[in-house]
Amino acid sequence: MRFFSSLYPLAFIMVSGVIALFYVSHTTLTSWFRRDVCFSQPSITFVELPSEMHMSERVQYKQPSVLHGRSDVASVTPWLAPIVWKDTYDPVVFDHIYKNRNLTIATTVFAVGKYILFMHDFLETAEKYFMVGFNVHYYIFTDNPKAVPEVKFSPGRVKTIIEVPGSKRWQEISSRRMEMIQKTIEEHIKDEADYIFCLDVDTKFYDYWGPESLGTLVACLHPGYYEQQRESFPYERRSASTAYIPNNEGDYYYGGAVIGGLVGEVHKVAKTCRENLELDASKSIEAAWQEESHLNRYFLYNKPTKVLSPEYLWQDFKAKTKEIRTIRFSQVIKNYAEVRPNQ
Ligand code: UD2
Repeated sequence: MRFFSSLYPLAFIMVSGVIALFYVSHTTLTSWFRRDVCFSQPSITFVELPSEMHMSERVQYKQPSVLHGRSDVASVTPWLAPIVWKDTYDPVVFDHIYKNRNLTIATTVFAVGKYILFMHDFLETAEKYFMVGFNVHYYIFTDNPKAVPEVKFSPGRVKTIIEVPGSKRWQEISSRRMEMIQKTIEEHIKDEADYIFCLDVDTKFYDYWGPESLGTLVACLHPGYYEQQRESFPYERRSASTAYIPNNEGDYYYGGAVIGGLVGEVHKVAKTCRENLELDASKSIEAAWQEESHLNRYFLYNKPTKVLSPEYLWQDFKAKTKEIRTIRFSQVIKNYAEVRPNQ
């Protein structure tokens, strides 16, 4: 008995030693393991993009229907971009999504030579209907800055006049818009606006054109061709041109009078079309409808994320068709002998 009792302290020391050893090795291994986990775990960073469709406050509006909508027109493209027609969207929803963001919409418009005559009505009607309640920065390109009319602007709306050279050929003026839009985006607009629309000046606004038109890359259906087959679209058909589109290709025919989107996206459009116009010019090729042909080629391979219906680009001489529930923007009737005297 005495022999065994003399072994107690020894047993105690051995058991304590084993426990201490286990504890030390366990904590060391755990901390190594933890260190290892901390080291190898990838850090997750989310790119902060504001949700395009975020509503900043609660608001009452009509319940949307899943089963009923417009059935007389297509309101979505095969690549699932919306085609914007009246009664396919709720303006109350759009206003609440976009109004509190302090957005600036750059709006480029060219008035070279006699086209300065159209500037007054363009600006006056834009003030009444175009992006009402938003900051709008008009960039007016003209060879005659003194002739730009004084039109009273609402708060948050300003103009910058940019002097450009005149030209005898209207085709050249129309085409050179791409080059000047590219340059002005690089030098000014990229720091001064969020979205941009490039519009023709021989036009008037007749109804509201609001934030439902905003999107990453926005094209507009030409009013003359939206009911036609692709074979009869006036695309550039010569394969030597960089604007070439064969007969069995093409989605829609887009008008050159309305291009829009995020400033960076429209910069890509302008730069690509400018480069292709120059490449063609070096081979003495002028596409069928100048920059409009190049634009159509661009949009065939770089699909617009939003397509505006011909409500956003009508022609005054054209009778309203049944699917057009409103005309928002339209080309006025022009006296070609007066405005293009050298053609
Ligand atoms: C179509 C297009 C236009 C353009 C053109 C092809 C539509 C409704 N219109 O219209 O956007 O693609 O074909 O070149 O899609 N300009 C001047 N001074 C001139 C000539 C033109 O400032 O002497 C400017 C002006 O901003 C005008 C724009 O260029 O609005 C287009 O010229 P246009 O309206 O004469 O072209 P048009 O009617 O053939």
